Amino acid sequence: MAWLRPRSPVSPGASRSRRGAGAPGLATAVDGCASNRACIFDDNNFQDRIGSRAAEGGRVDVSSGNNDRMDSWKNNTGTNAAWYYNFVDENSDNCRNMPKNDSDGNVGVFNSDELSSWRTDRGC
Ligand SMILES: [Ca+2]
Ligand SMILES: [Ca+2]
Repeated sequence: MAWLRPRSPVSPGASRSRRGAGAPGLATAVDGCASNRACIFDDNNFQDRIGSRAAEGGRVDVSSGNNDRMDSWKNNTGTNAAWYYNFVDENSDNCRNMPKNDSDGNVGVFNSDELSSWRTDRGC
């Protein structure tokens, strides 16, 4: 090479912030769940996200560190989703629906800290 052209850096933050400031009624930005994702959270009210998936994904296990931790969920996709109490044998496991474009900020005492696997391609 006779010469090397310096690489131009990618301009930072080109499209980082999409949500305009001061939009009353849109209080979902802080949970980090994108508009085309289904998300699960360790705590109530969409705090401490432990999973984020696109629609049309089959059942997968969460990591051992995220097992039995989910307390709230949000399905921003246009596809129904579901979560299971256990890792295996989905036909006999407890299954809970996460309907499309829906959310639950507090899954309730009996479902709290139970999720072990989930899917984003259909409901129960
Ligand atoms: Ca939890
Ligand atoms: Ca479980």
